Amino acid sequence: MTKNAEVVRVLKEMALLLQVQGADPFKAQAYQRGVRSITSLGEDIAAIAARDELTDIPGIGKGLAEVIKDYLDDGQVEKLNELRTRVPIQVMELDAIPGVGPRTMKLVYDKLGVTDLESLERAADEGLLEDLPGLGKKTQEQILRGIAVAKSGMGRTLLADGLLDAEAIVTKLRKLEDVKRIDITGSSRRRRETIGDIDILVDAEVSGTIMETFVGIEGVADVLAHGDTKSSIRLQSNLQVDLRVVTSDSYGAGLQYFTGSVDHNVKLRALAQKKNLRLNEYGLFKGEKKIAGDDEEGIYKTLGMDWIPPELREDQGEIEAAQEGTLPKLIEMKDIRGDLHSHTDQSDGKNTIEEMLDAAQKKGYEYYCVSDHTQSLTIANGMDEARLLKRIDEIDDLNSSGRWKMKILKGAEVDILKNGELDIKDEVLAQLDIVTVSIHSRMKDSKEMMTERVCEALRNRYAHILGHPTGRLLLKRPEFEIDLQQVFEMAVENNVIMELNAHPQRLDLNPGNLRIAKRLGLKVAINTDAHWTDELDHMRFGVYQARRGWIERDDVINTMSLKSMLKAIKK
Ligand code: DGT
Ligand code: CA
Ligand code: CA
Ligand code: ZN
Repeated sequence: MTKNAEVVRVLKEMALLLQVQGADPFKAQAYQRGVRSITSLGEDIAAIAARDELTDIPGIGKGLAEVIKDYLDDGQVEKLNELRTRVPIQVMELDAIPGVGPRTMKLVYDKLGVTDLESLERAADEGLLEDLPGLGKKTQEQILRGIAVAKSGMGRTLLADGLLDAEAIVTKLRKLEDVKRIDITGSSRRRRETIGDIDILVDAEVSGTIMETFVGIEGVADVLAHGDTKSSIRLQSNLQVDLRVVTSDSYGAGLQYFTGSVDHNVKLRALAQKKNLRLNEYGLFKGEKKIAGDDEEGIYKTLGMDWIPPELREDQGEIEAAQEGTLPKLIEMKDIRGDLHSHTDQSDGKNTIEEMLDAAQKKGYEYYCVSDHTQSLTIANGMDEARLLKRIDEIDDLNSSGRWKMKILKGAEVDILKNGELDIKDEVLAQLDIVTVSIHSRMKDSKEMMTERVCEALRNRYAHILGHPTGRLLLKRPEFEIDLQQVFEMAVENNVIMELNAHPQRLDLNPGNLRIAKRLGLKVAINTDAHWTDELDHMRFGVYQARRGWIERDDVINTMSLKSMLKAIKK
């Protein structure tokens, strides 16, 4: 139960407040240095403070040590409170908006009296930002999109981050004798991209030990509630976890109810009413008699439909399909036979090609494509033609070495230039097995420009896959503006595969776009885009996202045998 995250928040707010005040820049920099050093601290800062060794931490001087001690003492910092009264700006709230920093905060406060997200949004809506020095119409639009990102992400956590915590808790509780069944419910079970909190459901007759274990679990920052049927904790990551205990006869009903979504549940309950039944978290009732409730399948079956996979429960037509018996047979992890997008230390990856191949082999893949960045992405040390040709030879050698059973495919993640051209010559592209084309620059260009640029790239006869098609980073950066319908049509015409990038921060395409792509007959490649060995584990998040997009095995090229896959991408 470390205090590090809380201290980081305090120092960060102080740095921002100093900056918007226009204080001596060195002062703010000292706080920022403190933020960096405590973020990477391997020990609880409270323990270091107790030993009176705060100033031994690199980057922490006397001044900062005082502030930290003040905070650890009583959760209040006198200096921070002083700063807050001097500048009434909600700096942390505004800082969460992509594209807004202290300079913008100061400007809009001085000129327009903007103090928080709401007043900034109002000012931008009214067009008041475009006349401010150094802002302009384009920045105003970017800020509005940034506000949308901040709002949708407020208090939310990436699925991958939350799910790992949830799974650790479930693993621990499952070992308890009193636990008969246990499941993750809520948005984590539906595999939403981001989650508001974690919900867990347990089937047990007695709950005392279970609740004791739960509130005492490692990583708890706060116990918010500790009862017989429900307890809540807040983890150090700030994520809340709710645990509910129910008895066996209503476990299925509870699982169904707490999995949601609310929209799905509302429609299901209305349907039950039409059949003169009553559905709630305890069961499905006919009059006073419970006719289903101990398992989830029973609830759906009694309501006259097939069981619905949680990923589909968003009231997007799944209930109707379940009634008609036409639910898709969703893709599963075991269907995946390879990964077609990955990096090595040849560009901006952390591991050598051999290390990546060893890790991929452990996944049991039949094929694996190495696809480093190309030359115009200089910050990623992208390859020029000469380096790429060398890489091609190297992979030929690795394949004939016999050290890896899987087929190593020669690839590259080729940059799409401003005019839609690729930054590697056709003669070299022709020697690759798989060419993924991606946008990594000028993401703020107009919709028309972006659409034409991507379409032009897809016309290239060597472009096999369009990488992370919308460029979004969840909780960080909105999709770039692009007419996907037009892009999809161009892809159909040129047989280009759409990537579903499995990185937990990308999950790009989103479910709605996946369904459109599928309807148009496009195929999908679910790729990790791994930059080091651990990131190969991200495949499952891509599969979850595919399932949310109603994707079946045959829609995905990396479920095919090597031969069929290569045939499927052929122009
Ligand atoms: P989150 O936490 O914002 O990521 O989303 P959920 O879906 O996990 O929402 P949460 O934690 O508030 O509630 C968990 C589930 O409980 C939700 O998906 C459906 C069910 N539930 C909660 N409130 C209601 C409600 O008012 N009506 C119905 N029918 N179900 C509800
Ligand atoms: Ca939830
Ligand atoms: Ca909840
Ligand atoms: Zn990329």
